[in-house]
Amino acid sequence: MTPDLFADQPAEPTTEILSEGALLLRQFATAKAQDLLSEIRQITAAAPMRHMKTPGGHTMSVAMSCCGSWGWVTDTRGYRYQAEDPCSGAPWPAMPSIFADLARSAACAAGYPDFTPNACLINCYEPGAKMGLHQDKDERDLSQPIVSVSLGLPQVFQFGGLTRSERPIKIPLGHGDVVVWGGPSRLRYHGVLTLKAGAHSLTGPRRYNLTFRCAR
Ligand code: MD6
Ligand code: FE
Repeated sequence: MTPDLFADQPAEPTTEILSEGALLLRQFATAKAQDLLSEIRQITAAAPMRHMKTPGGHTMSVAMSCCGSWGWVTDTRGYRYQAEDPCSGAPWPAMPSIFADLARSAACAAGYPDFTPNACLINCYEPGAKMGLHQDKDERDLSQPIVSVSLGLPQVFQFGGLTRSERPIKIPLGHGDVVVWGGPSRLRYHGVLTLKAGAHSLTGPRRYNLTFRCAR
């Protein structure tokens, strides 16, 4: 009898198909997690986490920063990618090579060998934070997938259809899990439910999510 048989998460990487073009690579990033987190600390020292405003005037519960050539921003003027951090006016921090390498290898493992990320959105959820159902459609080239990396506390991902009305399925995402998302699934609605309180040995009371995109 091995304890792994009873663990909540598999100890080894496994792949699940969520829908055509969308794959869940469980534990794909676990071995790199400490290095990814130390890069997040360096990036957010230069481009601090902030709670952005939606065009409707609501303050987002998730805190965000970015790295790469393009960063995703929202304010009362709308959603967009821009090359400068609006807090400082400076270019976003460069995308670390371990970020780009991980994103490319996950995309490749999911059947997208040509993925070239030039934007990485860094989300930080604390207990009570969530992200409502949305489509990722601010990118110019929708033939490129998105690669999403979860670190720290688990959070339930909602994965819906191409219309908001389709009832989403719920998938718990744990530390090191990667979702790759493209092709006919690229515009599926998705979000995360409210983060529950907890403590993770590497991130404490929070979850980080990195989403890699080819923005423009
Ligand atoms: C999150 N993720 O997991 C939010 N978008 O915190 C996303 O919004 C997302 O995980 C596109 C593709 C994968 C994602
Ligand atoms: Fe998204």
